[in-house]
Amino acid sequence: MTVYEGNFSGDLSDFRFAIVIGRFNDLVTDKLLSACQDCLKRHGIDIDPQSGQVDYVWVPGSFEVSIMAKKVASSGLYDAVICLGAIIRGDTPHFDFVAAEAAKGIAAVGFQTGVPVIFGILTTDTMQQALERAGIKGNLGWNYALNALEMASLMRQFKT
Ligand code: INI
Repeated sequence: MTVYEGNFSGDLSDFRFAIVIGRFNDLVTDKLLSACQDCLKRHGIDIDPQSGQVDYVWVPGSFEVSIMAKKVASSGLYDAVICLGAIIRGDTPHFDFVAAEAAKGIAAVGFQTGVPVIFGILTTDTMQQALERAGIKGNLGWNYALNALEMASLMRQFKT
């Protein structure tokens, strides 16, 4: 029997990533993106948008993340797509609709394209909770980048 696992080292120079980021609540999503970039960089990935291994796509909000994730994943150019967003509960049911569609849409992109799509959409009750997860008490952007590296590496092991 064989055990397959992604890893975070070795030659990652031909790996390509796309990061799709919701601009809504960019106080939070900017911080998620910074940690994501920091993690990729420390694993040897060139994060420069001009010359590097990472492309960045900004969309208005988390609701639009999945349609763009589908577009970039379908291009066949990327080993993984990282989706970043911050959905913060307000006084109306709007939160539930945006959160549900973002989660469903992003999951569907992975299934439909076979490209790992990382669900980096924070869903919190308050801005404080979101900021705690995007810098104040650690930053989940770092974890999302690690998840992308692991899945990208794992998927390569199944390519013939
Ligand atoms: N988009 C978010 O990313 N986070 C939110 O908290 C949010 N709220 O609460 O409204 C939000 N709404 C915008 C939505 O993603 C779309 O951009 C908009 O509805 C246009 O389609």
